[in-house]
Amino acid sequence: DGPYTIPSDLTAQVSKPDSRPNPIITEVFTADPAPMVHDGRLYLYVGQDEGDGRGYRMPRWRVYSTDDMVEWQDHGSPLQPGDFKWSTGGPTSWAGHAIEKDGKFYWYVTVDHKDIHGKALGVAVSDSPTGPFKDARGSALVTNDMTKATGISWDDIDPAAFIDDDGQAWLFWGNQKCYYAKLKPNMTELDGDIRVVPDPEVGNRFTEAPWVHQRHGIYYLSYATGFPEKTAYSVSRSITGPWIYKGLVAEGAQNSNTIHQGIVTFKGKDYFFYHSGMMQFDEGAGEGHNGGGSFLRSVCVDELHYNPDGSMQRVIQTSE
Ligand code: FUB
Repeated sequence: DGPYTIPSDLTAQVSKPDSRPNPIITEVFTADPAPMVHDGRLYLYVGQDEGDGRGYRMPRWRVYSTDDMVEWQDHGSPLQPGDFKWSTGGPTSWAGHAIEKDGKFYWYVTVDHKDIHGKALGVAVSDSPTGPFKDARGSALVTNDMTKATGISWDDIDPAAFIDDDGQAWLFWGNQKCYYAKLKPNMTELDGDIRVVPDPEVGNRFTEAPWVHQRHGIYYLSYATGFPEKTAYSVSRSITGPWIYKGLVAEGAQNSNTIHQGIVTFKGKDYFFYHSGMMQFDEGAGEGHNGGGSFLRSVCVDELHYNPDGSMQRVIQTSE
């Protein structure tokens, strides 16, 4: 019984008997996981990393699904940046998030706009969670000239959609500032002003990757904080705030500057999806690159546990 013995109650949380070891996708590098549960199945929307160690190179988004957290079905790449004709079409499949409304699936994503400098948000639609998806608007939903809070050209990234109990849909996104706006019932247009979550409500350290979920009447806004990133969260009794900063839910991911979380409840358990740079896989990693890292990331999942007061316990990131 040395100082590093793991208490038995923690051992129970570390083991993942009902889930595949991390990383859960090993055929290609994947990042920015966005889980969605539909009809008893969990769908996972990711970007594919092909970076060369100097920057992000993300040529396509991919979809996976599972009904048991062990066997994952690969649905290929039903959406690519080139499907948005107003984008550069380059390898810029940054983070996205899909959500179902009235039998249609809306996938909000980040791309580079070809005429308006900077990152922009697009939305694709499909009748199926696995596609095929097509551009739902023919134009960007959010462009860099609509948000001026940061002065940077990459603050319109990382969309996260949420439908409240009253049926109102919201979109959160951002880098350095956490933006949010109502969506019209058609899910393809903003409704009203773009607002900003005040800095103190997100711990004064909002980096990117907002994610909204609700549990037992508490709204949770989680996000990447600092850089290298950890995951922090704030809570509220309303989707419009005020949010109360609650601290970290996850430490930084192994061998990656970013972590980008997605939180979901599936078959009675709560899961924390994220990415790390843990997978070492030389094939296809790019010239001069030795394997996983900040631009060659891999999607992971671990269980999330809540305390009786609704606060979230720190996620234990597992690697086997
Ligand atoms: O994958 C590209 C960017 O890295 C995402 O948009 C951020 O959240 C970070 O994960």
